Amino acid sequence: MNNTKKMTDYMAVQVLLSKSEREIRENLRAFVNKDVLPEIDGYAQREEFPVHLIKKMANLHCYGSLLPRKYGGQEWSPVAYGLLMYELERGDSALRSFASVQGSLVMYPIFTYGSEEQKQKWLPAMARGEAIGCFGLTEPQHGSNPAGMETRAVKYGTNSWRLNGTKMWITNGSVADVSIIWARTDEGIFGFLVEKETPGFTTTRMRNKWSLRASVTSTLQLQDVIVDESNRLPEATSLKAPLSCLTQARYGIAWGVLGAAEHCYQTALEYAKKREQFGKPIASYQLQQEKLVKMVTELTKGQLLALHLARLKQDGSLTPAQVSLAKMNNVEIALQIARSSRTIMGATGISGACPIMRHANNLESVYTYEGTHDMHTLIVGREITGIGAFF
Ligand code: TGC
Ligand code: FAD
Repeated sequence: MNNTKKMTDYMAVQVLLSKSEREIRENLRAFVNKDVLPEIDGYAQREEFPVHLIKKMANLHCYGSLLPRKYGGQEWSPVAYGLLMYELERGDSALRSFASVQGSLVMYPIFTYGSEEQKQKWLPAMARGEAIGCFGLTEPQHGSNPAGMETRAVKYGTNSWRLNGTKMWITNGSVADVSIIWARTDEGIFGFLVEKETPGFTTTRMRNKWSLRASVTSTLQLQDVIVDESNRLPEATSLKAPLSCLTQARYGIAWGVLGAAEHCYQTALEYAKKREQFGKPIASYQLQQEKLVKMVTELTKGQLLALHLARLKQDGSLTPAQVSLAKMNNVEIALQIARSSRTIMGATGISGACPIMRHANNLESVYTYEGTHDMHTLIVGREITGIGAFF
């Protein structure tokens, strides 16, 4: 039951895309149809990331495509990047997560806050999929409020730092060649590039998840880890640095979840037209049509919002609170579309042969990570009232 139809485009959003943006989307869609959809359920069931796709995704410019060419990027438009996220998440949120972390949460901070040496060392290799990164912000006791982080970095000798702490729920953690570790210092919150196999640094894969099963999620332990000053991001001096990375990743999520929603909607629509009960296709019943209409309406509104967000990003006026509103809205409607699609499919909707429960369960994580739905509500609330209601 792998739905491979054309993009659902009720309001002809695609006429607003450039030729190259359309080509990028079509190439990604063809890749997802051929290489992802036929096998992704098995990977999710086995809690395995499809490692063989890492290089193929690199060849399709899935990592850091917004960055300058001299660092391995493609200088893509924000629309093209959004379409990439859309098509990847139509396959599975695990693939979009992998690309989001690599591009927005690791390559972006190295590009924005790193030294020239760090950029040369990591960015081209990461763009080629030859080095993998992860982003360690969340801790066991500090999720929504990273300002409370307990991971500490203290000066060690003349030119090094000693790091201690624990990071939890880290995507790609145990497969990463480099982990960006955010830590409190006497001078503010700093970011450190901790390389795989640095003494005192250990990772443990978190198993037994009911969501994002095809994604690697890990705990990172730092016990007296010594990091050279040359591995500190020199331009990152406060919490604003990691929060700015989140804005990049949340932008991608606002697009990505629509791909998962579209896949659910198309699967349910096809099924409703074929499945007969009481002598007629279930699509002929008003109750089911209302569900399908609600889905395509919300999907279309989400696409228009994402496209407008991209235009704002392109002209440099996009604000973090606008990204919050879009992440909050589009994840919520994607989850509603997944749940509603599941009801149309009846019992078939719970089967692994049908992609809907996989998407719905993935979207439960997306609702929580990169700022929970509640946090984004509070961010938008603060923006419109001028009053922070976080505590
Ligand atoms: P606050 O006072 O609001 O801000 C401190 C400074 O940072 C600036 N800022 C931002 N800048 C860029 N982008 C953003 N999103 C920003 N948010 C804040 C802000 O302007 C300020 O700058 P300045 O110049 O005035 O100093 O800081 P706060 O501590 O009160 O933060 C509030 C809050 C709740 C909004 C923030 O802590 C938050 O966003 N919490 C949610 C945590 C979160 O989203 N964690 C995500 C971890 S990574 C992850 O989930 C990866 S999933 C990966 C995947 O698999 O796809
Ligand atoms: P909490 O912050 O404990 O929140 C619990 C509940 O309380 C939520 O409903 C929340 O909205 C609510 N709440 C909290 N504060 C308030 C308040 N002030 N007012 C009202 N309600 C409030 N993190 C990383 O750093 N890197 C990663 O790569 C990464 N990958 C992840 C992958 C997965 C699959 C998952 C599930 C998480 C990942 N995370 C990652 C962690 C993610 O960012 C956090 O889970 C998220 O920020 C929420 O933190 P928490 O789970 O500790 O929930």
